[in-house]
Amino acid sequence: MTERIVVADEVRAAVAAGTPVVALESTIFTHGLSRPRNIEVAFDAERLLRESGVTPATIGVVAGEPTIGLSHDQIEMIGAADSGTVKTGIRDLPLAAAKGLHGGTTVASTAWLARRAGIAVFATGGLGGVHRGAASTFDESADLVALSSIPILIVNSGVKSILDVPATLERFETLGVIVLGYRTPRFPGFYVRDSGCVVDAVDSPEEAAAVARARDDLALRSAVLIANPVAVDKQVDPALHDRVLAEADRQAADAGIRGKDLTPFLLDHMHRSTEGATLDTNVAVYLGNVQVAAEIATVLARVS
Ligand code: PSU
Ligand code: MN
Repeated sequence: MTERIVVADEVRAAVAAGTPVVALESTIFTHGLSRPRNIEVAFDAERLLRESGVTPATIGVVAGEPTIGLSHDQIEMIGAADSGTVKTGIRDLPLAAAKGLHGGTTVASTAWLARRAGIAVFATGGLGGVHRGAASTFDESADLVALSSIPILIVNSGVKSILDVPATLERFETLGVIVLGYRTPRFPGFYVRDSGCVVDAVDSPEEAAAVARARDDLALRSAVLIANPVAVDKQVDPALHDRVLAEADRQAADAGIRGKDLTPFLLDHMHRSTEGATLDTNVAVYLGNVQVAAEIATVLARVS
C-alpha cells in the first residue's frame, strides 16, 4: 500500500541523509494570521531555518494531497484569501482528499504528517487546548489526544489564556504528553510569558534533544512539548491582554461561534481589537520557536 503523501525532494533527501529538518504547520498562515502578513511570516520562518542550516518542511494540503515541503508558490496559493482553503485537522484529511480541497494543517495533522515523513522536530506558535466551559460544550482541541500518540518534539509557546490552561495541563498529564518549559518552570500563556501554571523544565537544546531520545529508547509514543515563552519585550501588556481576551470570549459566545471556527475567530478578534499588537506578538512568538526548534533539530541530527 502506498500512502498518498507528497514529500518534496529536498525534504526526502535531508531526512535520508540525517541532516536537520524542522516541520512547520500551515493553519498558522491560512487561518491564524491576517493577510498579507501571513505569507511573509511563512517565508520568514523558512528563511530562519535555512540560515541555521536546517531544511524547512512546511506542511499543508494542496488540491487534496497532503504535502510535506510546500513550495513558495504552494504556500502563496493555499494562503490566498480566495483559495477556499479549509482548516484541516487529522479527521479532515480524508474529506479534503476526496474533494480535492486545499487545507491548512493544524498542530495535530502537521505532527501526524511530519512523523510519517520521518521528521522529528516541529515548530509552531500556540497549541490547541481545553476551551473554557468544556465541561458542558466538550470543546477540547483534537491536538490533545493526537499528541498522545505521535512521537515528535514540538516547540510551542503554550496555549492562549482564552483557554482553560490548568485543565489543558491536566489533560496532557492524563494523556501522557510530555510538557516541559524551555529554560523556565512557568508554562507560557502564548501572548504572555507566564500562564501562572508550573511544569518541569529543560535548560538547553541538548537537554530537550536528550528527552526526545529517551522517549524513543523507551518506545513511548507521546509528543514532547517544549514550551518556549515569548521574549519579555515582545509580550502583550498583561492588562491589555486580560481585557481583550475577555471581550473576544464574550463576542464568540454572542455570535454562537463553535467547533473549528472558534480559534480563528478569537485570534482575528484579538488582532483587530488591539490594532495589531497581538499580531506582532503572535509573529514574535512563532519566530522565536522556529529558532529554538532549529537548535534542537541540529543537536538531534548530530547525535543520532
Ligand atoms: N493557537 C494559536 N494560533 C493558531 C492555532 C492555535 O494561538 O493558529 C491553530 C493551530 O493550528 C492549532 C489549531 O492546532 O489552531 C487548534 O484549533 P482547535 O482549537 O480548533 O483544535
Ligand atoms: Mn474545538
